[in-house]
Amino acid sequence: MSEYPADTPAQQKLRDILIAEKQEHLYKDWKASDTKEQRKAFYDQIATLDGAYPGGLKAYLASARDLLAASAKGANPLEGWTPSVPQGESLQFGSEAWLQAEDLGSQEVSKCAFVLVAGGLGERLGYSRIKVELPTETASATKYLEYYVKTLLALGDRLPLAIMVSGDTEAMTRQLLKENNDFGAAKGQITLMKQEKVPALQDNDARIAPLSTYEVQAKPHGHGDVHVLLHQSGLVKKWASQGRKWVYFFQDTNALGFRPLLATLGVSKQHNLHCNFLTVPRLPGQAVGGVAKLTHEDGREMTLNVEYNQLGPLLKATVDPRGDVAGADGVHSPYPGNINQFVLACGPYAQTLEKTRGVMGEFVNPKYADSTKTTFKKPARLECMMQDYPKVLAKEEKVGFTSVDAWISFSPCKNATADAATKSPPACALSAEADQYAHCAEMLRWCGCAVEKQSMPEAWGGVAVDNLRPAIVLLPSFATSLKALKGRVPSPKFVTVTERSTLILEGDVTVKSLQLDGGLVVKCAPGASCTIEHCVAANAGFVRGPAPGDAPEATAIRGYVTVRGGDVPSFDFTSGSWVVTSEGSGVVARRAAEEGCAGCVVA
Ligand code: UGB
Repeated sequence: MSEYPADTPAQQKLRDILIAEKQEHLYKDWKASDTKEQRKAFYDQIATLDGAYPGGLKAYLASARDLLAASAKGANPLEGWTPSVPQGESLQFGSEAWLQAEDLGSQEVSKCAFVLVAGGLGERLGYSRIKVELPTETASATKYLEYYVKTLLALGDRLPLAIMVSGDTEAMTRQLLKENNDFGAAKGQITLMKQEKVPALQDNDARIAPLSTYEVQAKPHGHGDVHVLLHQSGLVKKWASQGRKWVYFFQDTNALGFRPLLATLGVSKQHNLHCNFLTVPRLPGQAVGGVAKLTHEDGREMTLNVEYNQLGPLLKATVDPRGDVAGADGVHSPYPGNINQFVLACGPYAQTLEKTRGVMGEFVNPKYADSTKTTFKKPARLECMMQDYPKVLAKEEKVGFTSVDAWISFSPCKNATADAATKSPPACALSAEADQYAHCAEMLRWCGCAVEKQSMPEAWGGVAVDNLRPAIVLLPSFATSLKALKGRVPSPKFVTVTERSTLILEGDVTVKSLQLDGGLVVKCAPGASCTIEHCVAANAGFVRGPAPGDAPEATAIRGYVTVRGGDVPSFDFTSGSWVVTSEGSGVVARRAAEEGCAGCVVA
């Protein structure tokens, strides 16, 4: 038997690659008595790793050796580059410029495709399952993926959605979609693309770390894989050939990310941007990258995200010895905060993918065991980031950003509650939920409705928020733009909502006059419509309380539950036109055509 056994020509080919790449150590514990099945399992994994990476294992290991050598030398990947604040569009929520950008975006959205990166598990969140199944808030319990799909359905007809999943998330994501009939998406509207892991490396020679005799250690390669998968699947090429003009990238737990979408698309169109980052004012030290214009000593220029761990050192080494500090306003970093949501121009993106095969620049971050930098505390792997896309663009390609306030665009659910208590912003389940309500409340205030504000902070699990009440949920089909929202509340001065209230609205609902002190739920499926008129609703509302000890994991990570009071009027119309109004001390629904009749449906 050969020292490096292989049972089939395909296995021999892989073996030859491993030997040529100096990976003999992987065979060290193999015995003559081992079975063909064991060898097959090993080579199957190697084949997957080899097949998934553009250029195969050979290319991966070559890149790893270069990057590990540079890292051991302490090379600075941004050596020679000086940052400055780039040109971009800053949109004030509800301003004339915002409304104009939304109008322009509304004309473009039917030509948009969407990409969700959802290959990561919620390790930082302390949740063992997929994050997209978590509720965006607990009043309506709309799941993240449901919210995203419903947004696409509200924005247009069969807008395509590609979801990047990984070995960790694929099966659960498929199951979630299946159990919920794709949340109403059309057949073929959603495509799943699976990212594979890359080998973990145990030393500077890029020797692959074994996991057991017949398995090697593999780790996620980062969200940058999305470009390779979009290339390999041919999706972007197909979208471009269908006349799609834009591709919007977004991440798994930021439900606010769609509120400024139309305005962001409008900015892309207006400035003819190849790449448009949606950004928020960034706090110094915040764990989001900063979008910067980098100018090299040799004259090269690029506008891109500088990741949060690199921004401080780069600033210190170049323009400000204090590093990552506040700018002129004394509060925010002058560099807009990257939230990993951006729009690419579909045609130019398709052309770039043809040239690059979607490969992003990689980096490695080994944790060295000592100052000799020869051994690692644990195996390291190469990583790549999706927002590094501008690095592969020529100088002439236009890269910009659209900056909007965080309350209307960015509140992800990433941190476990205990960790969140020490962070600002907390970016945990509670803060994401509160921000989800708060931006809807703020939008109604902008329309002119009298919506009370929370008077005292409310804390769960050590995290306190001051915008959890009132809980207002305006689902995407209620309104996707501010103009549409205004049409939904034609007489805002007749709409009042008290602090302790919960209001959930979905679909074709018009709120003409409402005094709410408690809870009200009105949902209209496609084909149904409803007007809320002369409606005074006062009831126990929704109440929050501590999660029981045996609560499922998704509830346990929040630490609280929300319970709807039995007397909360709740209407779920599936067809026809309805009026929801007061009758006696209650709230009833009547068929619009028969207004005044006694026949009514009460929840
Ligand atoms: N993801 C994948 O799909 N595959 C992977 O291999 C890894 C991740 P994280 P990160 O908005 O707060 C990013 O881990 O990488 C998906 C930006 O780099 O939540 O720490 C994953 O499922 C940073 O600049 O974020 O930081 C999730 O949907 C800033 O924008 C998404 O990728 C930061 O996000 C992001 O993964 C932020």
